[in-house]
Amino acid sequence: MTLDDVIQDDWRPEQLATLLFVVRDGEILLIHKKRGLGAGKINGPGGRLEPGETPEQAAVREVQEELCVDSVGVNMMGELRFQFLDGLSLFVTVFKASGCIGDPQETGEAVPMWTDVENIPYDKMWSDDPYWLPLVLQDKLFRGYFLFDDDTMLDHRVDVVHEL
Ligand code: 8OG
Repeated sequence: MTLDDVIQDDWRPEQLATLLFVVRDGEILLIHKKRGLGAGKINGPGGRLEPGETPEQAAVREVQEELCVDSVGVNMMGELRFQFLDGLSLFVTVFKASGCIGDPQETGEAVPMWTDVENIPYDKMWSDDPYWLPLVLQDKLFRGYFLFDDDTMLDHRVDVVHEL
């Protein structure tokens, strides 16, 4: 398995998931994730799609479930394709929101963290995030391709694109 396999047209993800970053007044809404894939890491809220949902519906629902706020001004920013050597493959649609209604609350899944966009704690996040999260902040659209062995990123490619 190499990164070329992930980039090929016939690559099919086994799981579909989302991430949504609320960015407002120079701050980004991150979470300390309490359970699921990536537990213990800092991330944006998100999770797997439920049957019949669009990625945007799933992203907004996950933010509501994890932080008890409603996202507003939601735009799709990018697509991430992950292949893990153990066979797991995951397609993640990344969204940005211009705000949210309500104050983010801690839940069983997440602790909210409003974070200065200049001080994103990449050392506590997935190792691919520094390659594409800055593009979300710069309003650039992107496609990312990643090969992981468990927690270790073996290879990566990120393309800035004109449309998704
Ligand atoms: O349902 P669950 O919470 O376990 O879904 C996994 C979440 O983790 C989903 O929102 C997608 C997200 N995620 C990965 N890999 C990576 C990654 O490399 N970087 C970031 N930022 N999020 C990831 O599954």
